[in-house]
Amino acid sequence: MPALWFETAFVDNAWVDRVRLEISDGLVSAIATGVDPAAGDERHAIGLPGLPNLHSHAFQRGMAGLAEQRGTTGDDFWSWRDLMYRFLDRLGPEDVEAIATLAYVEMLEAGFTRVGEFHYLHHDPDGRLYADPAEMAARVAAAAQASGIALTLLPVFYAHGGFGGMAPGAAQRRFLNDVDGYARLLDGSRGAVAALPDAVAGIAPHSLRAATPDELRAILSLAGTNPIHIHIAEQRKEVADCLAWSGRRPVEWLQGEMPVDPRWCLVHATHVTDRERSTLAGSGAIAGLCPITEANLGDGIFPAATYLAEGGAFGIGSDSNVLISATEELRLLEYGQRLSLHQRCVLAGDRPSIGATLFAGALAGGSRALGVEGGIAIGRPADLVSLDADDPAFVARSGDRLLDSWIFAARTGIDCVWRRGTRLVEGGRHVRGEETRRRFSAVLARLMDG
Ligand code: NGQ
Ligand code: ZN
Repeated sequence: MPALWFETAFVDNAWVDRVRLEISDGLVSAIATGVDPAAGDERHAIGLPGLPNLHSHAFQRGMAGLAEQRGTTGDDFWSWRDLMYRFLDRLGPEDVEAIATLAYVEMLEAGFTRVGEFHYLHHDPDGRLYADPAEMAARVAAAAQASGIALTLLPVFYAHGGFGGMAPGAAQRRFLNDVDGYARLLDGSRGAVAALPDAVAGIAPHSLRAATPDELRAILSLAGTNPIHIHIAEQRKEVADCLAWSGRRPVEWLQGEMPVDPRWCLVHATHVTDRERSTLAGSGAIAGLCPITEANLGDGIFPAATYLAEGGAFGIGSDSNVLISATEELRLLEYGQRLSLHQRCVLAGDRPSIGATLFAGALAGGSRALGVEGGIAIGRPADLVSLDADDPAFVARSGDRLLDSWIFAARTGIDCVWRRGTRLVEGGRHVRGEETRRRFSAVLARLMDG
């Protein structure tokens, strides 16, 4: 594998110039700075580590843009969910694989090199187990393999339709398992990702709506040291229902009843009190923020400014995949704060650069949430991004201003993306993008026809 040489690169959260990375077996094996390229080195201008995408429902990419027409009774998160349930009703294993492959190809083109797939579409359209209970998990793994993205698979436990063990609705039949069934699914899922290089399998109770306290405790015992993800406080109705059930808010309940520690990722901790927010920041758990989806679904705005000031860890996720863009997730995270606080340049930490603060934060928090160490370092996978130095957004920029300009001012800005040292994206396009798009189009044409 040829060594990669960058005029400048973001290594260990700092910019270093004239950097040469040697790669062997997919891992960075040597880093030299302030050196000339050797003959045969591949030369690039601006290097970054790939970003983790900590929360995806890949199949939802297939309905992107189809839920943007107002219904007769008004529209909200719950009516969107009904539409989404109707969309997934028709999906078979082949469909899920084709849609997920497209989503993962687009993630790589956006600079994401690992995805956390919060995977809950387990059963056949009648709600029965497939011959292999982990059939759908295997399709997700196949999509990761075909695209080349690193996978943290989060098989979802889903048993109920509301707080306190309410019966699930018919539309949820494809998601359901009891604790024993989930243990088998988890085994099968671990098997499904075993052949993928550097894959991780965590666990994911869907939400406090879908799992009772006893079930939560039972499946937590299966986690070991692996990541634990849960949807927590996305909608105000969810908070109200949780209060009615338990007298406590969702984040408050979780913090009181479960060992919330750095293994945990609280996805959409949108609606939190000051106390819940500070306790979360101190716990080492990661706030899983999905700004594009949270805007699209009308969820609300997470108090990121105070949370970051308290040292809280966060990462970003593309969730519904209505649009897949790492820069737009980070930009919208900052813009939500500007719009609600009537200020500029809000999410700065030790360094004044918003771009560098957001990038470094999402890299560290997202990596931990997905059970890996991120960033360019010896012994870690060579998961890398190069920016397109010809993009006017980068003209006469250096250091942290490159990240500010990428996130706030570039249209896409990406040239190449590597996974384990293999170049998967060139000139902004995935090397297998064309065939992936063709297959996706055929699946969508059939689904929309039926
Ligand atoms: C999901 N998505 O599981 O796909 C959820 C909607 C729910 C988001 N929360 C369903 N964005 O939460 O019940
Ligand atoms: Zn979600």
